[in-house]
Amino acid sequence: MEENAITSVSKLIILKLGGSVVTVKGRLFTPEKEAIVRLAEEIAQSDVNSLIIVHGGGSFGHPVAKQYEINSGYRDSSQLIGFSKTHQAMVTLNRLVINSLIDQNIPAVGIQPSSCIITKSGRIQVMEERPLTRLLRMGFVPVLYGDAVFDSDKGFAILSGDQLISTLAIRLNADRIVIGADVDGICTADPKIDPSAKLINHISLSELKKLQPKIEKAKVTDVTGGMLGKIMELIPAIEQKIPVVIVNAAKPNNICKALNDEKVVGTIINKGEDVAKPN
Ligand code: IP8
Repeated sequence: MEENAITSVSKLIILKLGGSVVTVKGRLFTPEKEAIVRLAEEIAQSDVNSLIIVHGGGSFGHPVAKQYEINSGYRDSSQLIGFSKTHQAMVTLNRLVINSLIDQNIPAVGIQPSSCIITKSGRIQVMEERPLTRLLRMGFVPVLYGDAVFDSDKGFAILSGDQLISTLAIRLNADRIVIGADVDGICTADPKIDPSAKLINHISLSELKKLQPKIEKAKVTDVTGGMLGKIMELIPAIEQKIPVVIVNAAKPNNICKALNDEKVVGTIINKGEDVAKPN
């Protein structure tokens, strides 16, 4: 296609679909099929015109990565098959997500992070983003995922979808990040343990940092650090004034509303002044 047929990328939204939403977390290699289909419908119904989707690993990537200790780096050749299995599990999940998007007439194209990113001690060091930006400019919806990647210090590592969205948002100057989680947002305490926990509708970066010790620690199956790890990864993007909206993607219509920037139950995080208000 001619260069002049490519429109510019504006108002880019980066959407994370959490692994706990698109898979059944306690059941190995089990997709949450209804949620995947519903989310594709919500994305199709939204008004976004420039979108990157990144999904997490859930019961596809995490158990295998944990079994073979991929995130600890290369120790011996017995892990190689584990790297392959982890990556392949993510490719399988990615295919399911992309098929549902295509069924909704969304021109989704998968991009393998392991083929265009190298990390250094687990942090993104090299990223070839030209195919991605080209897809975006042409009106495609690139779909990436947390993946097993090559690492210049450790041999290999696990790159979380959250590190990926933060990096993409900064490099591509995104307008907003929308996180589709399996909880309503950030609470004053862990709602799974403390019934008095209240949802925070709006929080500034400095307040978020203060709340850090209270935010839920890594779940046992999550090699990339549970809710705390996810929030911490977003900080560099929030520092660049890219707002983050966390909503419960397991509840219908939240993703559509968040993509359209409509009022929705959830937590908005931005760099601004201290505003935390439990509802
Ligand atoms: O679920 C990790 O991505 P995340 C993916 O976004 C793998 O942390 C391969 C475990």
